[in-house]
Amino acid sequence: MASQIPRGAFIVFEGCDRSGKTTQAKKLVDYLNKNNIPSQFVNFPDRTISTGHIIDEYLRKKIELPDQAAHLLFSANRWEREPTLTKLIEQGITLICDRYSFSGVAFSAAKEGMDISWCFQPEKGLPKPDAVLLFKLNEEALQRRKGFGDERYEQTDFQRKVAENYEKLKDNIWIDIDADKDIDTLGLIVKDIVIDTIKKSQFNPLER
Ligand code: T5A
Ligand code: NA
Repeated sequence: MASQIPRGAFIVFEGCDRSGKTTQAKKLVDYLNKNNIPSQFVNFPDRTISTGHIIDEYLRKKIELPDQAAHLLFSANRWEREPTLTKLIEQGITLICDRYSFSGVAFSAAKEGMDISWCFQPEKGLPKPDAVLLFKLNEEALQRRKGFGDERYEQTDFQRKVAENYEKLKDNIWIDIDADKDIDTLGLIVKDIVIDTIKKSQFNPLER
């Protein structure tokens, strides 16, 4: 049998705004690389690529778009990066991905008249993560974090609907994370889950 090169794991962090995903994702990538586990931080929306420029204007409320058009742009943003992501995973690099398709669905479907199964259609065929870590923060703990900025979606009522939608998307690869902990304590919990996922997924084919 031909020897197999272990692939990288594809691990997604999801959760409501301000739950601490970016802080943990970046910290973890540093830790992994220092411990000779090649890894890279990726995030969606990626505001630096073509589709991301329009998304950035939309999030900063510089432009308005029909909800469907906005939704498809967020999805297109993932498809624009997909070839690079797949290549990195195949080369053995673990990706720690700050938001993914589930943000796309949970946020869009929180809007009036947006059907959750319609929202999921353009995500079909994208690489499936090996694990989704859902950062959960109750509203009281959320209030203690720094205030929301001026971007679209940064309101408590809307975030509550997003949290409800996440619950509908869960399957057996989702892991709840109680995010109401200090940065270092949370880091230890996240690190154990991620190392475990990397070991388990390295010889499994990447699913779509
Ligand atoms: N969106 C996204 C869609 O509608 N569709 C899509 O398809 C996608 C991909 C932009 C928006 O776009 C939406 C979702 C978003 O509304 P973004 O650019 O990723 O998404 O911005 P956000 O994810 O909103 O960034 P957040 O504000 O949510 O922050 P994080 O990453 O959850 O939290 P983080 O780490 O930046 O920390 C927030 C604050 O808390 C502190 C930090 O220092 C920071 O001040 N903090 C902690 N404080 C106490 N204890 C801890 N453990 C802490 N960890 C961090
Ligand atoms: Na973030």
